[in-house]
Amino acid sequence: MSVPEKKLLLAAPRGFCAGVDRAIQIVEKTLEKYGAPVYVRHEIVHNRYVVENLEQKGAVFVDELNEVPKDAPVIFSAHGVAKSVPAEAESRQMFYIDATCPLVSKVHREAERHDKDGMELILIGHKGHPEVIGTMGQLEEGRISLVETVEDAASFEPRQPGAQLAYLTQTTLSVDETKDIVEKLREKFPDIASPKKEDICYATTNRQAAAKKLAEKCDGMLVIGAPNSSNSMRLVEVAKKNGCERVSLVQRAADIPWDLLEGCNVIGITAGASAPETLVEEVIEAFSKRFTVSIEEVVTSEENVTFKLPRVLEN
Ligand code: 2E4
Ligand code: SF4
Repeated sequence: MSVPEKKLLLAAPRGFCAGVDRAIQIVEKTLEKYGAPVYVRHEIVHNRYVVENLEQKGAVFVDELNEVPKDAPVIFSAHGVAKSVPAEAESRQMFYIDATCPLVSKVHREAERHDKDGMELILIGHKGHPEVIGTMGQLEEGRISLVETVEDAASFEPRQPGAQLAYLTQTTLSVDETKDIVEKLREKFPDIASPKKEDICYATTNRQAAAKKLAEKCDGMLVIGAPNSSNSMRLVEVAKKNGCERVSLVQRAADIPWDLLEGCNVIGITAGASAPETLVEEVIEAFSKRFTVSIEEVVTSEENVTFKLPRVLEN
């Protein structure tokens, strides 16, 4: 019997962004320089495979600083932290290294600048996400209002009527949905100040554009990523909204929903910014075991962004 054929289309860019690459390197280099154990507050990036790999090398993941012994180094995750976190580390005389993505830190500084200028701030983002907690926590409680939806934008009222408003966003939002929210805010508050350069980062924007293109060409799509990964979840939504009905988030090959993909001949594969290429390879391998596969890459943009490591880890 002949083996059925499947065409796999791989999105490019996909997977690791510069901020994730840097954050993982920070943990690895800290382990090399200071020895295990090295503590990490929160998953360094939202991916079990990455976390477990670092655990094997001696990283210990914790939720809060009080779980860290006083003399061990502690790393803050790529998503950023509220000001209270480094403040607590300092007051306890802990040695910490901040792996916050520089593009998240940029949003933190924007928040501070607007606040100093006396503006009232709106953050567009998802409640409870660590990046949102970190960005809101750059200022005193209550200084930043969270807007999650177009409806929230429509009903938003400034704390001080007539205040000069500015908005910021989480870095991993849906480009299209955020546009709608911003439009609603502008309709209500024509003078609202926007970020000088978009807060939704280059990696989020490029991965969504690639997923859109892929969705037009595929009858099924897999997004490799974790359910708590905001940018990965947005890729699933983008694919569904742009013409691909059968889309699934998979953490790794074992999760591939073969039933859902039954009858699909062209299958798109992409990966969130926190998903390593090994997992893409693992998924391709699983297809190769069942089908005769042909693989094609659909390139929508090239990336060449890199970020420097913190000075303490530079060679
Ligand atoms: C920091 C900022 O934010 P998200 O849930 O998408 O995080 P994840 O760890 O999946 O991706 C890396 C990252 C980290 C993205 N933006
Ligand atoms: Fe930084 Fe963007 Fe990557 Fe988040 S997705 S870590 S903001 S480069």
